[in-house]
Amino acid sequence: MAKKNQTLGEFIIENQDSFKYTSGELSRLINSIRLAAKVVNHEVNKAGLVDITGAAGDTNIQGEDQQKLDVYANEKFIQTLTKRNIVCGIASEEEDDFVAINSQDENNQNKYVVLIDPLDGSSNIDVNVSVGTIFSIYRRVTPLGTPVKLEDFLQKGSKQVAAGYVVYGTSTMLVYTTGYGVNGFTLNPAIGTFYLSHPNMTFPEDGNIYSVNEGNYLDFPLGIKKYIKYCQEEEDERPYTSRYIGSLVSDFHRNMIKGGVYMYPKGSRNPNGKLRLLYECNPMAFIAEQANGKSSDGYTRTMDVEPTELHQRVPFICGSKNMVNKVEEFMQKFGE
Ligand code: P6P
Repeated sequence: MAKKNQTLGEFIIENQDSFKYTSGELSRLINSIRLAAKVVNHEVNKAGLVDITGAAGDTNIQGEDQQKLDVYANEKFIQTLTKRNIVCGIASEEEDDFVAINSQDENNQNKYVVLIDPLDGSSNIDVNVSVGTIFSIYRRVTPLGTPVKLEDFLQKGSKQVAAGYVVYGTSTMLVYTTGYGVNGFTLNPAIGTFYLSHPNMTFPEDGNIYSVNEGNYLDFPLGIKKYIKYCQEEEDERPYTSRYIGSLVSDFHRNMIKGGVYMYPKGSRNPNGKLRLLYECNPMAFIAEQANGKSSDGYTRTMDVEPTELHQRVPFICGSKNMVNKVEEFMQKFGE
């Protein structure tokens, strides 16, 4: 049971037994993500000083090598998960191939793999717009103690055991699910502790916010064009408003709280859409469904898509259930 102002650590311990695979490993895994998030948060929050202390790729006044933040975030999450020896493999947007952890150790009984977008929306950092980390957790499907394989990562989203995101915004929040609802924790930076601030988060079934990059309008499938015009029509005085931050985690988080739908359709420049199935769409879809929302490509449930490659892209429509249903109605009526 979620109690407001509980710390993330207390919440994990208290709810560990409700998790059907309870062995403490998943708890330790969420805890290691918590630690990495705090380290990345510290760097993200001082990013604006990079130009003063040294441009990315240069050395700062302390003579340290200044790293691009997404490379930095990637290294911190991989380092933390490796050091704590909790997972057998990691896939990341920043890594061409998956990273096997302790694969030569036949005693390696670690049963989880993590897929991560270490710093989504990182191009927003230079203009001080919020960014996020997205993570997705599966149980491996190959035998324990053997080197992890690609098939351990190419699992349908419906097989996820946990998923979450960190949003580095006006405050830093960690929002995650293990299949028993969605809870949001806000970091108190003064003491470095996450507190339960948003228990049992749910998408309003309806909303009046649509989030899409309308600069690509001419490139959209007809169904999406028709939906956008539907939102803009005066009829019934529909109160829709367009809100698009250019950072998936931030748009998703606002839409989950206020009600809304996020769309990244396919187009000539992105024939399969832009967002990655395994470490962007599936984790956000898991959270959305656990929060009474919905996620699809306009035709197929996101978490039912059979993955074929690590960095595969899919069209992504996600948010308030009735709004996703309306987009699907237009997509299925007017098609491509
Ligand atoms: P565009 C960031 O690069 C990202 O992956 C999402 O966070 C964001 O919603 C989208 O791409 C923005 O893409 O093409 O609209 O700039």
